[in-house]
Amino acid sequence: MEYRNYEGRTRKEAIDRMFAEAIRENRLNETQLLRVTSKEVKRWFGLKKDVVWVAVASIQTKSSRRPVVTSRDEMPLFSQSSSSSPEPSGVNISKTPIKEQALQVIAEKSATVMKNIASSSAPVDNELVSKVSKLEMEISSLQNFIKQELSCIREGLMSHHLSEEYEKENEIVRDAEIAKNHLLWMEDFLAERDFDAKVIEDVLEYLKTLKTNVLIDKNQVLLEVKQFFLSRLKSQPISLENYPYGRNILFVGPTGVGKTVTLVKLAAHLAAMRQKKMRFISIDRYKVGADPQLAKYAEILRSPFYEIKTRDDFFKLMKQSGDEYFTFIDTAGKSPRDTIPLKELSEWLDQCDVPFDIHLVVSATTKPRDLAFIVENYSCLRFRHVLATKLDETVCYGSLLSMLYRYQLPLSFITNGQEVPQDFEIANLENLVNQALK
Ligand SMILES: Nc1nc2c(ncn2[C@@H]2O[C@H](COP(=O)(O)OP(=O)(O)OP(=O)(O)O)[C@@H](O)[C@H]2O)c(=O)[nH]1
Ligand SMILES: [Mg+2]
Repeated sequence: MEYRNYEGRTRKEAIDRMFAEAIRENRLNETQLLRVTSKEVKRWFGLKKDVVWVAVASIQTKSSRRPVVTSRDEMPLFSQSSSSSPEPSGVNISKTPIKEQALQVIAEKSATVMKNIASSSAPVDNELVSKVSKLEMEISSLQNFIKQELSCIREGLMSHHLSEEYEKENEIVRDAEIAKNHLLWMEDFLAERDFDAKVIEDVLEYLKTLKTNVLIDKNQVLLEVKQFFLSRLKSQPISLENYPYGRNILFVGPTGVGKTVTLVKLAAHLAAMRQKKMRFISIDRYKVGADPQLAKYAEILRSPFYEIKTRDDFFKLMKQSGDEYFTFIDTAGKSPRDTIPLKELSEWLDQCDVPFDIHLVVSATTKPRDLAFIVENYSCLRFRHVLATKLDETVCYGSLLSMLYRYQLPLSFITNGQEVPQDFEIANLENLVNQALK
């Protein structure tokens, strides 16, 4: 007995291959389908999983056929198949070749008898000869009948696979294919919206844990991704009426992202809500002369403005901070590569005996890798929140969301225009995720 495996992308394909080979090698009767199973095969470095169907067939080789029974009495016409030969579930076709063999043996025997009679010198018994001839004809027609039955059973087996159960399995394969395409679609969708590669990987891993009936629905996939972010992004409560993070608000971040303008926007909103006194401090040790922008805004808001160049001046000013003031501290934008000034500022803040509410200000137009670089470089300042500016200048918020997700940082405020103080809002993660996945 020989066993062969036939692989296919579907169950049908595997079985078809088995039959095709059996027909080609003219051994349909000797071939018997034992089972069809599926297995998962990983492709694309383990990113994608494919289903492969394997049909296992036994092939009765000539040498392995049952020993031919020599005595007519010992040869039952419809013998039971041996228990050692495995059978496919459902249709039992393993007995038929035995019947055929039995008939073959009888036919051979009767031919020998006829030959013996012919060669014998004994007087010919005509009655016996006609009986044997009749028997031969019956055997021959029985052989034909069995052959036809056998082929009917084979066809039945084929159509059985092609129908119901087989159709159901095809449906499963089809759904798996649709689900796989939706995963690929989502991968492209997120990449087009500037999501970080690592974050896309996490989203796909999550989607792969979902059931196929969810993944075959594109809208459902989108909802799942929204839910993925909403449940994993760090949120924090912020209210302008009762700002809970202290009165010494300090903005840090790369140059030109909108720190000064946004600080004034926040000051104006908090002042309107709380009716508290305000003062502005600009720490800029590198530019000659104070930031004229901030000085001008301080004047408009009728609040004191201080330009700080030395650590001692800063400490002295901060000692005067009382409950009656909101102190808004602006810092000079520095390239995130200038780590020494950042370290120096961090030492100033550590040595000062007052708590600071630090916002890292970033532009939503920044690429994912650059945002990661900024977060890592400014981490020495131990900022509490991220503030995102210039949302009006991009339609792809994937970069910003990826940063918030990867570093588990809460978003405090967003700005979406140059108008002071209008283009300023408390961050709303749900809106942001919806916009990002539009
Ligand atoms: N379109 C748009 N422009 C903005 C936004 N916020 C700030 N800006 C503009 O960005 C430019 C830089 O703003 P600044 O506040 O000077 O930026 P900065 O971070 O203080 O810059 P440095 O002090 O040089 O580090 C200005 O022209 C702002 O009007 C915004 O939300 N949308
Ligand atoms: Mg500035």
